[in-house]
Amino acid sequence: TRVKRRQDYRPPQFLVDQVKLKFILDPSDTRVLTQLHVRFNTDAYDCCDRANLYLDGDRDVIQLVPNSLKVDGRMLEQGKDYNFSKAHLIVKSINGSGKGALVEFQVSLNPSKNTALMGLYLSKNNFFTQCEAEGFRRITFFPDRPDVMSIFEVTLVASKQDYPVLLSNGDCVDSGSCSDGDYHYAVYKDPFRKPCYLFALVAGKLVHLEDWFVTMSGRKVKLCIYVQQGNLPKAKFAMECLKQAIKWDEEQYGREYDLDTFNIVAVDDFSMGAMENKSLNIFNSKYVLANPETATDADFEAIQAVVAHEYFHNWTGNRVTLRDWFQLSLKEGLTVFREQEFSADMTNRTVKRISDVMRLRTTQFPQDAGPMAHPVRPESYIEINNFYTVTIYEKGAEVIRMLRNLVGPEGFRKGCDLYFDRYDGMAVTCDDWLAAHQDANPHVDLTPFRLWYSQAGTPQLFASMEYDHSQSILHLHLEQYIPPTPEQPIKEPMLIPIQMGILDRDGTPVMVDIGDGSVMETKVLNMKEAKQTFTFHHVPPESRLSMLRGFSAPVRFSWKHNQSSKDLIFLMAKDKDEFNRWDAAQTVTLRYILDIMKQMNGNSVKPHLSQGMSSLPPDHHVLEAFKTILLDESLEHRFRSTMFVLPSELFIAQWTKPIRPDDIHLARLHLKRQLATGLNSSFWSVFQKLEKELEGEYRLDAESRGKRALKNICLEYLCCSQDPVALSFALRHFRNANNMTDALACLNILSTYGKEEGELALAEFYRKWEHEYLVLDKWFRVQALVPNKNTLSRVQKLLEHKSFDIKNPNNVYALIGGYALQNPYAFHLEDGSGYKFIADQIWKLDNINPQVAARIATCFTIWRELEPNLRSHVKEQLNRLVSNDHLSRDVSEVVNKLME
Ligand code: B3K
Ligand code: ZN
Repeated sequence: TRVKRRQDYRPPQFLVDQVKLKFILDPSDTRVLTQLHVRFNTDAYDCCDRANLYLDGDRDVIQLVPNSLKVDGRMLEQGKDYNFSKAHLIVKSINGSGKGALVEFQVSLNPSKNTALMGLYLSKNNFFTQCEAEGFRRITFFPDRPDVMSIFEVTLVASKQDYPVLLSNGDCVDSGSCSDGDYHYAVYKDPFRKPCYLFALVAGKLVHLEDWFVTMSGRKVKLCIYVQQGNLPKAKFAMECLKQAIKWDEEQYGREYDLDTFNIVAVDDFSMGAMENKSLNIFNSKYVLANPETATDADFEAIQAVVAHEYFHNWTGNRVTLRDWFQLSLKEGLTVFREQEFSADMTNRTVKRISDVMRLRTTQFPQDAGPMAHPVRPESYIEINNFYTVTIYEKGAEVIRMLRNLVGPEGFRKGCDLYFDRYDGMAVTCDDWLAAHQDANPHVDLTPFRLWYSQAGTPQLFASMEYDHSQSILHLHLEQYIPPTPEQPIKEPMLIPIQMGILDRDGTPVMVDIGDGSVMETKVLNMKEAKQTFTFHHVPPESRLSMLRGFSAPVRFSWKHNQSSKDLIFLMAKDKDEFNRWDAAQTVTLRYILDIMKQMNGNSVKPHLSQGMSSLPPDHHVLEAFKTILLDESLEHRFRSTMFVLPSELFIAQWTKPIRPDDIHLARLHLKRQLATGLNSSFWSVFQKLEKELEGEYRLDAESRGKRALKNICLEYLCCSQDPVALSFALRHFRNANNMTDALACLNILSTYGKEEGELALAEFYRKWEHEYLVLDKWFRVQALVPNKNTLSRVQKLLEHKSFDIKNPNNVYALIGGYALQNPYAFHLEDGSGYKFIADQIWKLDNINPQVAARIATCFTIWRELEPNLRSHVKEQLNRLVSNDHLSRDVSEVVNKLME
């Protein structure tokens, strides 16, 4: 079977202490001279006379050069001394005493054919590598698993003219011209042992930005960011972020950088965000390059987050690495959490939390509720690349957050210190991580917490309360339910930390007293049982509870008997926890949308809804509540703008059954228009005021970013009813914009709500940015996101556009991904043509880049919940896909799981 299981883990039979690689780089025939110092793993296995050495190698991409394989200098003969299996080179009879042997061979590869962007590949004629998770086996034969850690020495040889820059991990210890004067070489040594997935090389025509950082122990580290000619000024912001991140990790975790150089290289063709290769991070250029003309405020924030994330991996991932890929969240969940806290410190804590929770609820909750659900530490996989999921990353980060809250910030720091101290240079597991925290915090029992690693599915919490007037006692009854997920039909109750507070009828905090001796404004209830009652003392009548503050656990919380909108409006206005003010607003609007949908079904109102629906009551109190927020100058702009982002269609879908994407879209739009009409003059006045304040030179500070966000969301509301005056105003605003944030916001608005205005703006935008690859990506995405039943034909046309390259993952994610993953109204077409189109694209992409194809295929995650007509159309396409015998492991795993 092709399924890999966590419980089948065995330590490696052979270790590789040292690797020497010499690359003679050539676009179509690169040679990799490989020397491995291997040693039988006597720590894990009994000594034996002779054992076979299995080296992973993807033989579709790498060829062993004939007569090049030697052991301890002796030439080996195929058949007799070595052999191949489908995915291995098997070297027979290596000494099993632990004495060690030198295995040498040469491999040839063709990077120009490597469209999968795994292993060694070309982008704009430069060489790059991507090895995580299992790309090193596409470069040479090697035990490609993270628990084999080696010292690497790498020599690069290449044409001086075509590849003036030669980079690999660690320090450059030698370089110069080759005897053939057209070639030059560079030798790199990385003093730290590392798994091969952290290996990297870069060669090509690049320029770099240079800076310095003096670490806490006084070492001077050279920081370089490599980009293509002409892009240097756009790397400045990333450099600032890098310095902030290094400093933050010293201050918050006491972790120092450990080499003399830290390099970041930007590349346009990259399957994901970035990669933390030791001292040579390789980045998707969209997470490096930015200036105010070409990048939005959101882009700047994403750059800050990704630069920090990859830097933080130096300790959480590289110095302490993974025993096996089932432990992936050990580095990813933890590093996401570290990045979240860093970004919170650098920007606005509440807003950062809100946007992380939005992402979790919009993308991870559906994953956890469907056929792709898996625990934070999966039990099995077919293709590990499919497991770089929002569950591993985002839910994994929530698990770390709960752990920190459980042991407290100091306890957490102690646990981390112990973890780094104990496991530095080792390949470890999630259990080791928990053991470090348990040992550092003996007073807390972490045993029940472990379930968060093994049990999949989003817990649902149901609450109800009873109030005893005579004694001023309030009983809070909680029930948890964890729905079944693949391979886990029955669940155990989990430890759910519920941070909460009580507000009296005026909104003044009530001291929370559950009779445990500690009385505080905010308290954490650690729920452990399936059903549990908490009793609060000295609670004044008509008090209200503010539950799950700061989203203290990744669960779906609801009251058994819905809170009244009065309660929610109260919390929206008065809660001391800003996150919960936002969440109350989300619940109010969510409820409203669900109500509208109920009426729609009742009246069988379908399209053209906004006219037909005007009979629905606009709740005066809700409007007032939103108006108060909009006009409340004591609140930060950014927070106010976030309050006006309605729950996403994907989030709303989770509360409906069966899912009718059109109804969701139309009901949401209806509410948006209600708000727009009700608050029209306030939106105008706030917009105009902010426009004035932002006049003059563009500024990137948090305050200005917040103002832009609020201004642009006002404009969106003003335009959402397609008022021609507002639209022509938006067009003018678009033309006058001196920064990408405003320009893109207007472009979005115009193409969504405008007609000719949208077409005009799109054409002008293209003309202006025709030569900016990253900006064109936005142009593709905007068009893919237009919520219109004609978007499919537009997307189909754009596939043929001269600026679109299906081999480029950013282009694919923008256009095809934007359409399939982020535009439900346009994707779910009654006749199933959206699904057919996407299935065709998956088929086509699978031959180019299976990882990207598999990611697009996740757009069908919720298919079983869809209303019957749509469901049958998806099924037809899934059947068509599985009937293809040549599907990659990546896509076939996803499609087969969807069909189960
Ligand atoms: N560790 C890489 C992800 C690699 C994905 C391989 N399919 C980026 C990151 O999480 O930092
Ligand atoms: Zn990561």
